[in-house]
Amino acid sequence: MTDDRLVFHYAPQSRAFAIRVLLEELGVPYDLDVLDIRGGSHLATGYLAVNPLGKVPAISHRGELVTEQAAVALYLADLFPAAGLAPAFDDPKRAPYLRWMVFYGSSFEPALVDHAMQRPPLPRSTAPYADHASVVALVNAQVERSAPYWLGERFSAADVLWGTALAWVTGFGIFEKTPAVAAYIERITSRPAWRKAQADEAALIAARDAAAG
Ligand SMILES: N[C@@H](CCC(=O)N[C@@H](CS)C(=O)NCC(=O)O)C(=O)O
Repeated sequence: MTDDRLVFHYAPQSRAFAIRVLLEELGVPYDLDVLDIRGGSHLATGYLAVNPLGKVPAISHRGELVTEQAAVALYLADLFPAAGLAPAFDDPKRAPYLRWMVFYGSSFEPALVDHAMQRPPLPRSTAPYADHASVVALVNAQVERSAPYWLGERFSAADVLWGTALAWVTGFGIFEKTPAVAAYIERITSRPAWRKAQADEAALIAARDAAAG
């Protein structure tokens, strides 16, 4: 028999935050498994038996595991179609939706991290993302045409992923907060779901810190 409960493996101040926002946007019930990256509970045998890399976010559902932020977001948005956060299979917007969700983890993050770490650029033919400047230009062009949302008129899981990611990378100073980027971030982070996830995370951090003394 498979377990139908949705378990969200999460740690505060991590990439799991976008999934917390998405679950708020979806408004669905789930069990929260809080891991403490600082304290190392994500590397204890219990969680490693669930996810051998010890990373978050992850979802356990129906006896299977989903890892990778974008895959988790795609899975959840498809699992709850009534919320309308994923373009349907026959919707032309499904194409840019899949493109940008996967581009985030396979190209955008590696490009920004490699650049921030001052790693020597790979030859263009072997780099998974062409080059850093091209990735930055591509994302800025997409933000400019995100009117009001990443895919156009309709809010989707892509906005949760990209709005949260752009807030994070501009906060860390590894992506320029142009007026268009700032306006896009504001559109996404001012939504009730984002605010609720932020307040819940702040409460959790405060409780953790109080318990630590
Ligand atoms: N490729 C993964 C990366 C996940 C990841 O690196 N998560 C960090 C938190 S932001 C983590 O779990 N760090 C704990 C560790 O590596 O010890 C994804 O896209 O979800």
